[in-house]
Amino acid sequence: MVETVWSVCGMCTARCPIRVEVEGGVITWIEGNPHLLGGALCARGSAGLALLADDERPRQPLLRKGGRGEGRWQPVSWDIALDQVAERLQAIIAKDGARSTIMSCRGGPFVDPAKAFIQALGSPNFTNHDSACGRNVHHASLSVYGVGRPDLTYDIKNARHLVLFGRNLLESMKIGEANQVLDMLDAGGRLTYVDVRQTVTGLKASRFLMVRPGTDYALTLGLLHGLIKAGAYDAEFVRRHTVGFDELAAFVEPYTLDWAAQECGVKAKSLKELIDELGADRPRVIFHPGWMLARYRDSFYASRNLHLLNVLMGNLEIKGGQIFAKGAKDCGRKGIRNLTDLVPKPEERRADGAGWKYPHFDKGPGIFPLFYEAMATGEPYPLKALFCYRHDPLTCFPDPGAQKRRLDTLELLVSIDTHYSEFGWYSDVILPESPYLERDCQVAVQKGPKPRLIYRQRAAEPRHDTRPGWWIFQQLASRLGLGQYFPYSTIEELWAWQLEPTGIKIGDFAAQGFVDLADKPILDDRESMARRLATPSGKIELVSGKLAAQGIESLRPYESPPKPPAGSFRLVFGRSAVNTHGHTINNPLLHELLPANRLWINKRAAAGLGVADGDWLEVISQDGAARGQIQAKVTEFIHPEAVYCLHGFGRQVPLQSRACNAGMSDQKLQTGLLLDLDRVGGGLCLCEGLVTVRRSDRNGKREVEL
Ligand SMILES: Nc1nc2c(c(=O)[nH]1)N[C@H]1C(S)=C(S)[C@@H](COP(=O)(O)OP(=O)(O)OC[C@H]3O[C@@H](n4cnc5c(=O)[nH]c(N)nc54)[C@H](O)[C@@H]3O)O[C@H]1N2
Ligand SMILES: Nc1nc2c(c(=O)[nH]1)N[C@H]1C(S)=C(S)[C@@H](COP(=O)(O)OP(=O)(O)OC[C@H]3O[C@@H](n4cnc5c(=O)[nH]c(N)nc54)[C@H](O)[C@@H]3O)O[C@H]1N2
Ligand code: SF4
Ligand SMILES: [Mo]
Repeated sequence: MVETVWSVCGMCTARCPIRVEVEGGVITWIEGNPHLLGGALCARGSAGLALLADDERPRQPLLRKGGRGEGRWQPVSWDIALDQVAERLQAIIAKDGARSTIMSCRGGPFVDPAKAFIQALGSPNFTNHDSACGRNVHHASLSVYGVGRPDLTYDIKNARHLVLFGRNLLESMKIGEANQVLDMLDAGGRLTYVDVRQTVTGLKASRFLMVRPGTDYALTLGLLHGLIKAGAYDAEFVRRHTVGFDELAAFVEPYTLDWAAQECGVKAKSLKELIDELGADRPRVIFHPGWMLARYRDSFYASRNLHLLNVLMGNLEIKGGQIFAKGAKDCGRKGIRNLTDLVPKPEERRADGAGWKYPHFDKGPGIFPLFYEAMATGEPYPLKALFCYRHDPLTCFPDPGAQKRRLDTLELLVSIDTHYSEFGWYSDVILPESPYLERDCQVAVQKGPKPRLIYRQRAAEPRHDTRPGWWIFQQLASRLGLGQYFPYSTIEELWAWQLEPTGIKIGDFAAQGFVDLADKPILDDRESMARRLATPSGKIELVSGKLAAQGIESLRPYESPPKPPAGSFRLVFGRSAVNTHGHTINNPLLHELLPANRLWINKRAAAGLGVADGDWLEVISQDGAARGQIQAKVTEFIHPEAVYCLHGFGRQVPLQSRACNAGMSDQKLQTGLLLDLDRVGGGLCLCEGLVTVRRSDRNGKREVEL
């Protein structure tokens, strides 16, 4: 008999809802939840089965035997591994206090047990990957609306015009969002796509602008100028709901469309046409403020301007515009219980300075790289232990060598991962979590215009001696005398405890795999929308009061990025539709689809270096300290100042036979960038590094035509 198991895909952080078919205890089929995604799933989602079958992952707890990174492991039972971690933690806490421990966790709806665990220890140092991802966008959103990135959603399907600045939505995707773009295009909507190279999203666009790398901020300044000069904005919305318009208008005065066109290397005529279209299409125009914008020194300001462009369109809380995410309260219902609510909030100051040294940073997850700063200096206090749960800092942050030097100052590194991460390989203990198809997860809220509760049900029994996260943290907490903060011993007990205030039962998820908290999307009217703005002025702040109080400008004068010297290029990166960062590179099916990355290089630039398509290249970091080997993809569809590769390749875990040394790692070439952090936006400046490129000795001799 075929059984349906409802779950949530775990192959990336988009967390698409899925329906899994199981026959006789064996998974036979995975598809997108038909009630929400019409069955659609991406290649990675389908490759979940290959993840289960793959034995090149940690199959039981492992304790390090040799030196860090040597790869000598002792397999042990869960009891031994958990006892060891608890004992070592106890000793560290006795000597240096709970504040010397850090928990980094990838974030998302299922973080509750990990966060509750570190808080229960008494440490304020909960963190995540986001300074290498969306921190700039999050802080930009906070500075304009007083609410962060997850609190705004985009009704793309009903938009008339979507403008994307390097948001490669059809490859770096969420299924639901990608489908919305296709629906919008089918309905005659326009898509403007801005990138330093052509992409699948760009191919679908009605306008593609190839810009000089690092000039997005200039383009947004020009567009603000153009819209204001043409009067092509919603003056009434701006008057009623914003502060700072006059200052904005005066600031953008010198940044004309012609200037922006020249700075970015695009045609002024295209920009003028764009302004006309925006004027005609508003308010149903969406400027996506970016997702991964840890790129350039001014990415925070570029994202902030994208928010301001939305405001000029008057697109808030309307069909085809930006819609505030709603939660249980907006539906007149009680929310679920979270473990974190049981635990007293640690009063200690964070070691990364978020919330005190940097009052403008959201102290929720703080800024991971600033812990590296603290490790190097011992200030504000010593750090001793790092847990990474669903996070691989050595793949996520620049310059793994520099990171390892700092990690060596710590006494305990614990990796809780489904795979051998690069960090796990360097750590002291690996606690293998069961892959998402082999584990249940607690109930979580998915906020949105129509909020819902989701959960993950296990579709198969674990093939190996692995365990789910909610169990691992509960077990560790019990060993440390903190069991009262984890009031369950089975997932059924945890579900029941979480759901109790809501009146919803776990059985209510059986029909569709989720429970809607509202019958239809909730749209506030314009006046009550203003309640949601959590800025000091209670209005949308074109010029931010909170930043001003810190002496930080909201509108920064533009600085043109220097042109790389001859033979040098800006190293930019991105994702492919068939991989998630570094952790799917060794997946047997996905490896077959994409065994290695290549370096995109502009045709003219390649000719100048004597490089032909497919040639092996040597890529050298800006300080000469790191080198990589990769094959060339010669194309005219990339700006001549940049070279581009997919992120995640060049892994170095020997037990991952397919991924080990396949392709080139971008983060290893990002030397000197680990603390190159925007202290206003909190994002790393990952694309501020240059590399030199030359033909590698690995190429055979070319025949010379006489
Ligand atoms: N140079 C460069 N750096 C980048 C990027 C880039 O493009 N280039 N991208 C940036 C971006 S946008 C991001 S979001 C970050 C991502 O950086 P990370 O958050 O570190 O990346 P992920 O690959 O999503 O996952 C991290 C770890 O989680 C593990 N994992 C996956 N599923 C599970 C699970 O179910 N349970 C457990 N316990 N572990 C699991 C994986 O095996 C992996 O080791 O990297 C950033 N850093
Ligand atoms: N398939 C797949 N989907 C994913 C992920 C994944 O790993 N795989 N990861 C998810 C995560 S965590 C994130 S954060 C998102 C990221 O989603 P995106 O931010 O859309 O992703 P990227 O592919 O990193 O970058 C998009 C583009 O930025 C371009 N770019 C570089 N420099 C510039 C510049 O100066 N200006 C402009 N305009 N463009 C520039 C690059 O060429 C690249 O094509 O994707 C999510 N979806
Ligand atoms: S986008 Fe693909 S990999 Fe990511 S959650 Fe959705 S189906 Fe899974
Ligand atoms: Mo990300």
